[in-house]
Amino acid sequence: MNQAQEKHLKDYTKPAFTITHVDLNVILDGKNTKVTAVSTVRRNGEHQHELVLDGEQLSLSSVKLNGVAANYRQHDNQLLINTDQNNFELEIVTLLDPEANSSLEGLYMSDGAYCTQCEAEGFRGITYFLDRPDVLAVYTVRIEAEKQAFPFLLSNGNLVDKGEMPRSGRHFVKWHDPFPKPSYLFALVAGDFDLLSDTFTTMSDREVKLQVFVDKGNLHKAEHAMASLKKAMKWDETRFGLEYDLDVYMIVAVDFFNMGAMENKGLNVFNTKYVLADKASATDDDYHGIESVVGHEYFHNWTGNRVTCRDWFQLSLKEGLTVFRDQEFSSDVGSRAVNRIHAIRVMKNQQFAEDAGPMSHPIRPESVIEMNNFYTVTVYDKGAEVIRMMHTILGEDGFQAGMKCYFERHDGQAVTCDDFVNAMQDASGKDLTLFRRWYSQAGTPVVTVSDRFDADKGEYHLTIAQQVVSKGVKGQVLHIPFSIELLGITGQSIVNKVLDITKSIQTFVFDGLENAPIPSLLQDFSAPVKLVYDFNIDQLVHLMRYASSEVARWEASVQLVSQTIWNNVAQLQQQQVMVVDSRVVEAFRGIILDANIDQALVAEILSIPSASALIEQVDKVDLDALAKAREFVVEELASACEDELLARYRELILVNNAGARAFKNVTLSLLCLVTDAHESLVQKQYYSAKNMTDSLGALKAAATGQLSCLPMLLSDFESMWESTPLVMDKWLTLQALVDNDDVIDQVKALTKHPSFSFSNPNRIRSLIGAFVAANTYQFHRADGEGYRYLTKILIKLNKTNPQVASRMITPLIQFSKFDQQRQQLMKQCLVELKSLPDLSKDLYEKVTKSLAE
Ligand code: B3K
Ligand code: ZN
Repeated sequence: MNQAQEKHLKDYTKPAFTITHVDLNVILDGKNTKVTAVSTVRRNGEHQHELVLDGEQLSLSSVKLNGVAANYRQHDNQLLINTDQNNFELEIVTLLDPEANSSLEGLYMSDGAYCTQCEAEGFRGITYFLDRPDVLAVYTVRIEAEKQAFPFLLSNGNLVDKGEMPRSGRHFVKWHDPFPKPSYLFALVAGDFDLLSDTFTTMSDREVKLQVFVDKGNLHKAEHAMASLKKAMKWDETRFGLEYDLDVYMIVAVDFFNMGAMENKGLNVFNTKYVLADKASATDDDYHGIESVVGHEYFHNWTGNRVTCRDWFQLSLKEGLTVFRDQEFSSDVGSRAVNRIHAIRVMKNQQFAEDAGPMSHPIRPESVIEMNNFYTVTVYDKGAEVIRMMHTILGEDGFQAGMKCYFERHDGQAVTCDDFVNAMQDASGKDLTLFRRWYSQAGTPVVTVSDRFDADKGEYHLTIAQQVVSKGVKGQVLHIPFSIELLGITGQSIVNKVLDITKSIQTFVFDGLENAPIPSLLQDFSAPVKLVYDFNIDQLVHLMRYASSEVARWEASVQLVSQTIWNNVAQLQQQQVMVVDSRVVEAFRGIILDANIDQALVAEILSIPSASALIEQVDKVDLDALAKAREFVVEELASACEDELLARYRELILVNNAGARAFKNVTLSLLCLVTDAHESLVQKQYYSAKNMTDSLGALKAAATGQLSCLPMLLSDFESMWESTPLVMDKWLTLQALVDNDDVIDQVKALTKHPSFSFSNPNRIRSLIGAFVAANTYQFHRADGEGYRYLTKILIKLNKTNPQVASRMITPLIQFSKFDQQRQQLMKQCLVELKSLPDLSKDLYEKVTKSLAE
């Protein structure tokens, strides 16, 4: 069966043929869209193999080799051509129907515009091709379409020709991209847009035209994306010495898109969510997200496009590196600590969960059934952590020398993760032999730390042991950069350094000490590992107050509140009363009152770990006890600090910046958990809000406290924003996250709301995606209703959009931490999915891997 075809990294072979040039002629004509691809093909080496091209969902019209009908056959989504020519021209004509393409991969329609998505293997939905990243060709693309409906016809590279066809009301353009590229970077867009134009002068004084295309009427919402693009271009020149290479850089925002954005050469296609913003409709987080995604796609121009991947197993070569670069960009232009905290949260809450579940894989996977399933937090975010560790080990100068060497060696090539590490090693002279294992080893390493203080000698002994077990198999020793700070009893910093851990167990001795120091361990999450160390309350309170690193102070607060919650889970299980230690309360009070801490950081500290974050800290969870204990601890902290919170809230409403807004809004939510006496503050904030962050902050507080004003505010919000889909997405999410027993019925009802649509991924993710991934208690209801609802939705999406379905299944396959009854219910749903006659490769891979656990 087609579904079960698993590909292995170890089976990689060079392509038997290559394509050096492609001339595409795309006649856009609804259901009768016609693509003519003329490729210059060359045999690689001496062999008699057939030329094998990939193609999916295509209707083949003709195949000519050097102008003569070719000798070909078709088999299993492949076109096989038999020839003894070594160099030839191949002309293939295919017919397609973009309107019928609901998978949003290949060529499809987004709200009246034609657009493409080719990564990973979408180009084969446009024409038969060597659709693999190590075949690099120069593209010339002619696009023809009706002029009135599609005034803009865009593709990669530079515009070289255009013309009118007045009698038919059609027109055409021709684009040429001088940079050889793999098919996954091809793009085409045709539609009617508003256009924001600007220019950027590069470091070598070349003027580049910048264009952002948005839906009609949204021009004013494109400015932040444009400003972000210019910032990113400048930053890449300053920090990495990398300059843009074409005459034009285009961004097109489309409504129907499976993910955030796509880095096609010179023509990025973006989800509107990561382009459109104005103060009234977008939150501070949205602004930040746009800056980061615009940066990410721009940075791919060098890390991904100029140097690309040899095969899809190497995806982290471009994604891990580009995430690292976008994280550094956000940190250099914004708050380094807050950006780091967000990245750590993704790792601990999502990546650790992936690594503990059935889809666990190394950052360079070894086998894949459906490539789209491997655009994961492991490949992206753990991949970025691996790059960050190299940066820590080599230092900025060593790392930049490595980058320079990488580009000198590989510009214009399709290469491997090993090539990247070789460049880093050769340029810096650091031995990365042991370090490379991070690429091939799955699972989260556990680093266990124990310490002792020898008062007579004034010596502090720190013993660090590492172990990684993945799917029952013990892994190899890794090179772990382990950052520590030792604090004195009055808070002074005694030692602050990175230890190189290269053995399974190592002891470090620090001398000349009068007292036992308080250790800050794995500072700033210097490696993607789980830390085990038995911190006591006093140590954590000390770290919260004195650690030099702001991230370490936040980490200590997370640890402190998490320990408090788990202690209460244990109390409940032993039928004891729940308690919160007064030192914990005082530590939080101190943070609320401390005028010297960055307000955005206070907001992070006051954001108590979510249920899903807490679940990631343990091997097995008693969900019902966790729900009660978490609620108790949050309410205790909030009510003990009610006066201070209220006083800070009143100060913060007078301040107008993102950090203050974040602090203010988390404060309001905490106050609403204590008592609904603060309802008037919520209403006042909602009705006087001058930006979306504050409106949404008020709504969230009302939803968290389940205040009686919630329905009224929601309905006001709805009437205000009903014609702005991206804002209605926030409205859908808010309701999907209410922790109340009727929420599933509410979600079902909302799928009938005019703002919702099963064909648009943003709508699906905002309502159903948010419910399953973030309404932990209700999705995991003991009666299994949450699981059954998700299963019904997946059955529906399996047919229309398998990629979106496959992303949403995650909470259903990560069942190992739940009780037997819940596991049973989840597995029943997976069995039902497995029996579907037309199960997509995407879901098939995840369902079978889960049931094999
Ligand atoms: N490279 C794309 C992701 C493509 C996902 C294909 N299913 C966006 C990015 O990482 O920049
Ligand atoms: Zn990327």
